[in-house]
Amino acid sequence: MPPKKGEGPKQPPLIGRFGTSLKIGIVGLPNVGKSTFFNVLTKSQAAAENFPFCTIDPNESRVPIPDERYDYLCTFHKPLSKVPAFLNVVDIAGLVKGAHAGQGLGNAFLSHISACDGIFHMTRAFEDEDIIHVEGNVDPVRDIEIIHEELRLKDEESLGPIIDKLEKTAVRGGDKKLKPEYDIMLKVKNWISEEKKHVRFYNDWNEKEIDVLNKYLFLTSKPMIYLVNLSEKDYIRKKNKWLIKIKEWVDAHDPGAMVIPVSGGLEAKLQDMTDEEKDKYCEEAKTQRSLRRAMQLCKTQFGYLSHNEVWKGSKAPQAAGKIHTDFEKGFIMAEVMKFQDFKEEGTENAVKAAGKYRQLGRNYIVEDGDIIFFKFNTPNAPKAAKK
Ligand SMILES: Nc1nc2c(ncn2[C@@H]2O[C@H](COP(=O)(O)OP(=O)(O)OP(=O)(O)O)[C@@H](O)[C@H]2O)c(=O)[nH]1
Ligand SMILES: [Mg+2]
Repeated sequence: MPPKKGEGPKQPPLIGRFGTSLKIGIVGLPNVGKSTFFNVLTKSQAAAENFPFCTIDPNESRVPIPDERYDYLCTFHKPLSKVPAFLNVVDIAGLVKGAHAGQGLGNAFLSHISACDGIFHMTRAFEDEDIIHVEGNVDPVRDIEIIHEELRLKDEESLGPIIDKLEKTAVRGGDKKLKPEYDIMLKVKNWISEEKKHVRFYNDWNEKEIDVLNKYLFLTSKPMIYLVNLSEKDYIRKKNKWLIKIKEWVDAHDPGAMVIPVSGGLEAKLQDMTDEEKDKYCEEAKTQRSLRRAMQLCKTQFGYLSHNEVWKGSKAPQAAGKIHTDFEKGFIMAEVMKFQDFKEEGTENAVKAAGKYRQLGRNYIVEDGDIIFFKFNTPNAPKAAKK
């Protein structure tokens, strides 16, 4: 259920690292289907058994992100080397209430989530008396709140020493350069501890604040996609009593984040079939594989972070800087055409002739699907680079 274009609340700003490979952690209560999802997604064999804390050490695997636009451009340009976008998926141990204070498997989860750029938040909406639920009954909204609270409390805890250290240098030590950072951290503390919100839920971080937030990368600043694990039956009929409730909760608390129904049960069943058998099964059940759909949707939400061609939401010079710092330093302009226009017109010259090729300045904010020719000027460096 991605938000429709032009609708919904203002999206929070982007906070995070940028690169061509993105690390996404699967986070959730124990025994909700995280490893099952991980195994299907990455074609791995991690242990996925019916007992809480089956996963202790994180499992990690790399999966290419399917991208038709990228494939089209490779076919057209036939580049010597191809750098598709990858997702590094990490299957993380289950979190329970009190995890921030060492409950369950303790605090190791912190460094595992810290190392990720984004979070697949997996929640259980399937009923199955045989599968143990650590909270006793199925209630994914409650479970989402438990995980959110653990992440928030962990950030609150991390903030203490950060503020103490800054106070020592910036306030008592008189280091004027660090004073703005100290003030920003106080604002973050107020938001997390007083308002009891996640860093990412604040809509109005300015550029300076985002620079500082990017230095600390709090757990609650990481973008999240909500995966709702449904029974095969509910997944196929697209109905489950929790789906609307989860969507309403997410819209109210984490506006713009996606809620994606998946089915560990269905995927596990399909895993042992041949490709033809899988297609036949899905066709007969009138359904689409949940994972393929989850991957496609995740590209829209995390894609701006991961792809060489698309840095949706960054200003043009910063997007250029992701390719080479010289491109940012000596930025002159960005010549931009839309992927769709390129595909329709067939060549760059035809796009130009149709008046759909634009020259834009340093305040241009990169949009999804932009093909950009960065012009820059730096001594001892090539004159232009094409992306
Ligand atoms: N009925 C049903 N069972 C599922 C589904 N998805 C996963 N399971 C079962 O739930 C149990 C736990 O699955 P895992 O994938 O190990 O869960 P996990 O979230 O990784 O658990 P921890 O590693 O303990 O945190 C396994 O027995 C799975 O077969 C589902 O959609 N339906
Ligand atoms: Mg597991």
